Amino acid sequence: MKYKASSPGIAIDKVVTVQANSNIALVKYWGKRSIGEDCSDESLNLPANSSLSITFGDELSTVTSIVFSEKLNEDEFYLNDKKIDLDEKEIQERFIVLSKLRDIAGTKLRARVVSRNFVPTASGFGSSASGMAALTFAAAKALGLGIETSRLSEIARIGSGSACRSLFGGFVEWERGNKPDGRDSVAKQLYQETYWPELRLIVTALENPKKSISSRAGMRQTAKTSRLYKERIIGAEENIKVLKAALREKDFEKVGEITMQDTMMMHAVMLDTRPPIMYLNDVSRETINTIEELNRKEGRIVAAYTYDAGPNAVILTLDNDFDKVMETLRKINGISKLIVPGIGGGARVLDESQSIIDPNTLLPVSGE
Ligand code: 2P0
Repeated sequence: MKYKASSPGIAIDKVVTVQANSNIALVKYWGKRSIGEDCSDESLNLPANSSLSITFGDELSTVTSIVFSEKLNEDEFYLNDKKIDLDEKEIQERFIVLSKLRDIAGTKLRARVVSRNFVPTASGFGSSASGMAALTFAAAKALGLGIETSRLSEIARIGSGSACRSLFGGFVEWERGNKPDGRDSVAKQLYQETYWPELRLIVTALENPKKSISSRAGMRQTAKTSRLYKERIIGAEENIKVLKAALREKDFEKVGEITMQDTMMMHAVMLDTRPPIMYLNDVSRETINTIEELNRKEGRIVAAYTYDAGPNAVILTLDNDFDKVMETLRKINGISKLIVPGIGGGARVLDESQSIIDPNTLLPVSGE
């Protein structure tokens, strides 16, 4: 079937390229609302609690080019030079984003989407966050939709919860909201990326970071089976309040304390899931012990760790202690690389020279 454009704002056969960065949550999202009072449809992907994150610099990001064309009979998606099957269930659930945006634009035009991840895929660092933020932002631009970013975050959220935070830079809160249709479950920027220049991030990339279960499947399992989960939801909301106050004061020790407590609380409910979900490995545990020991020796919080759905840590520290913390981390066996990303901005359009779709042939540009 041939599809035709119906809205004048749509850029037909014109490639739009965007970059969106991944993020690390200090207060984590782990669990969705199920149908009931505050959720009318599980596919809206509504979180059980609010979360708060820092957007990484471009070191951990996704670049996506998109083109809508009457020549396409179906959507196509290429990730890191590989064509991805859009019939696969988890991909299909995420690509609903494209259909939602098409509905808003009033078109049935099909799209070719080409993405490149600069995030170690499946290492626990949201390639889905940067990926879905990039797709949502790129598609909205190409469809000529002048939607404000917080509204757009409502759509990115459907593709991936953590993606709604990646539309913004700096320090971002994804408010849980209460409405069953999810209209108030949106992300907003608390502070820009330049807010706290002394704050540094270090990512520990491990030698063998394969993860066991996807976040999406893991969360569903936790909500179904964990008895600690209810407490976690309450605890996360409390942590958000304390963390926001600590960020306002730029109180590093308080930020560190809440960050470490929150990640451990999330991993505790993962362990309390049946069957248990274990993302941390021996190197992760050694890293935790090493940081705890460093903080104990110094008599203050010099560094704080946080872990997502994988064994790699993100370490927070301040400029003055950065060298000391790096030196300590270098001594840990099993960490293959320390990445030092900046704190970055939100999703943005790149110029034509960065396109990964050839503007003449409309075919993917190989990364080779
Ligand atoms: C977070 N994570 O707050 C938490 C911490 C992983 C651990 O958001 O099902 O890919 O697509 O909404 O956003 C990763 O899960 O899950 C995540 P879906 P998502 O960053």
